[in-house]
Amino acid sequence: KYSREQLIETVSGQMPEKRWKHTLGVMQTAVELAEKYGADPVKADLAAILHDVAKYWPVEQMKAVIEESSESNKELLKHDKQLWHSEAGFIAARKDYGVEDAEVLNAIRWHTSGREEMGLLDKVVCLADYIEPGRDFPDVHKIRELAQHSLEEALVAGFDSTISLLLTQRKVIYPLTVLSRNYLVQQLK
Ligand code: DGI
Ligand code: FE
Ligand code: FE
Ligand code: FE
Repeated sequence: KYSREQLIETVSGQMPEKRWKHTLGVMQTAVELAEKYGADPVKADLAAILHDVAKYWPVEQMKAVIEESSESNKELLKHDKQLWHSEAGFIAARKDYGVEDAEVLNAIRWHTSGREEMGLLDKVVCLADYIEPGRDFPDVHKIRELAQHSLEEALVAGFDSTISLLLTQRKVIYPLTVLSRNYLVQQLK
């Protein structure tokens, strides 16, 4: 079993400096959001440390880990490779890092696409990933403001910005990304 310090050392060694800085930002923001919205800050911190652990793995390694796991979503392999690191990270968190907490595992697993009926910790980590201090994209200021009063409003704006960007790039939109956004919009009605 890894201590927090050992985890940080191992995870930071699997990514370039810049990505580790992003992870530190997600850790800070996820803890703040957890405290604000009543999630467990210790779980938020752990999920944030691990959320992008697989981001810089070779594509073949992500693919192999997803193919070999009995409970992974193989459908993902038909979609953009950008979507694979959260599933591979989820599997690694459990198998390699001994994370057993279902909320933490879910927050890692769903941090890119979201899912329908996102849990509180899923929302906290997904939103922290959008608005950590190092992030800079056109809508980030608006999303940071929304995050001050509503997790859900901010997340809708986050998914909207992702979907808009994907549309301008003529990328295939993963259906779950749309379902997550629609579910939140309906939740807010
Ligand atoms: O890993 P991060 O960069 O911190 O952020 P992330 O896990 O949210 O991943 C963002 C990437 O995932 C970005 O390149 C866009 C891509 N992405 C997210 N949703 C979709 C998607 N790509 C496609 N093709 N379809 C999606 O629905
Ligand atoms: Fe990610
Ligand atoms: Fe991230
Ligand atoms: Fe408001």
